[in-house]
Amino acid sequence: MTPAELITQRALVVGAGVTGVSVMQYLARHRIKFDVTDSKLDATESVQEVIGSGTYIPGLEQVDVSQYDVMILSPGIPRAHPMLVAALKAGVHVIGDVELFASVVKGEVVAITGSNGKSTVASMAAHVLSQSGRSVELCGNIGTAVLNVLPEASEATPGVTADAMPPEPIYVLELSSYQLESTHRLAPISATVLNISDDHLDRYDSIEHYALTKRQVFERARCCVVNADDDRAHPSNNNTAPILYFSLSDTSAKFHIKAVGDELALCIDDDCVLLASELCVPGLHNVANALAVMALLHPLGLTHLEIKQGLCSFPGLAHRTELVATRQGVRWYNDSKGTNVDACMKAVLAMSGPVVLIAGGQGKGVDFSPLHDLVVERVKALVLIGEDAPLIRAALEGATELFDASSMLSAVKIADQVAVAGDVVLLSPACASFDMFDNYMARGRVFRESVEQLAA
Ligand code: UMA
Repeated sequence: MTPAELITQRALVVGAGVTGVSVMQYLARHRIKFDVTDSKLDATESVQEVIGSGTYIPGLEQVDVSQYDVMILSPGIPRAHPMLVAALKAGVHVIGDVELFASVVKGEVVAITGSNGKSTVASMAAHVLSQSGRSVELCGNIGTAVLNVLPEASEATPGVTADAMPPEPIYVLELSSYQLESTHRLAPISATVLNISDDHLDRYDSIEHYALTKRQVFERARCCVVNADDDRAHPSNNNTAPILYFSLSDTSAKFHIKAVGDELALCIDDDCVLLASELCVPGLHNVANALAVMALLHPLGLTHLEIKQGLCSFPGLAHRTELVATRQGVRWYNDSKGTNVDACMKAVLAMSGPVVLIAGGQGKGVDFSPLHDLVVERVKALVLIGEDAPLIRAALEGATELFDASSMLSAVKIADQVAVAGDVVLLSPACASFDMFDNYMARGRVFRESVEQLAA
């Protein structure tokens, strides 16, 4: 919906977090009147600043749905909420911030979703583009709301023709399944579902429902970047956009790996563009991430040299298999962003040396037993934290030595006692953080600070 379409609508902003505030600012910029609701009882300062003549409705259940034509929904609020069920039944148009963005954006968009690796791939892609001299905006689920990066020119200034506007950057969007539920108009130059594994099963009734939501990213994509190694990450059969395959196992994929002497090379067709050992980020999963980036940027016409230089200089992300300390021969890694079982397994596999794993938090309804065999093989001790520690214990009893910790500091102290030189201590929780922390970043920070507090 464009601002011109919205101006005649009675609009409600649902949620007043990062997304909601960006939506309110966007509507205010276009002089579109709106109300706001949030389950927090008090309007935040930021709401008061932008709400103008609109009303703040404390509590979603207080909303009279008959008063609205359109609701702009924050991703963390499920459509299954009774107020939204009633609104949808009454024919209210429920959209998200990415849908608003899609209706006005003029620059090219690269769209990335998947259960794991999406922040890394989005950041890698943005890094390669900016290193090659292109103007780029990285936004979406990664933390910056999409509407906050739109230049004003994009927002259809009356009387200004498209030719008179400065060129827009390339937008690299990390998208969650939550955001994709309310997005239909986005037409990226390239899009991918990196992989699908169990996650968010507290919001979706099955993994298939979750995968289907993720695959909506392909709906209007002009090129689908497909992980040939994951059947659930493919577009539907009636999607006619060209496909670029990437694979760790199939050398007939356009973007693939092959052995060159003792090394592994990342190749585009017959051209080996770089060696895996030239990447700064560890593990085979990061090789797959780099192949995905190569494929996603292909339609934008970067040279192989630009791709190589960008990928080789990407330093990695905080909270993603991030080396935070080496103490008495023990390496300490922060993988707080490892919020599901698959991410945790990939982090363990990326480590060299026996692993003391710190895991636990909110499990989001998933099954932890897929960790069992890897824990037997690679994890010498497992320190459990958080609300779903008993579920992990039940799934992994007997697989390794198990410890319980009541705080991050006590988990770190236990890990310190168990680890010896040559071992790795890895925080990769396989769970969300919200039972103990504001978010995964806060959890990672507390882990790092706890390691720093250990006696030298
Ligand atoms: N709220 C309600 N009722 C509810 C739930 C929430 O009123 O039932 C209100 C809260 O009181 C709060 C607001 O909604 O005021 C929060 O909205 P939100 O949960 O949608 O969060 P935002 O602050 O808008 O941040 C969102 C994304 N959060 C979620 O999807 C949960 C951020 O992703 C994203 O960075 C941001 O938009 C900008 O695009 C975070 C995330 O955890 C990192 N994502 C999940 C993930 O990666 O697994 C999907």
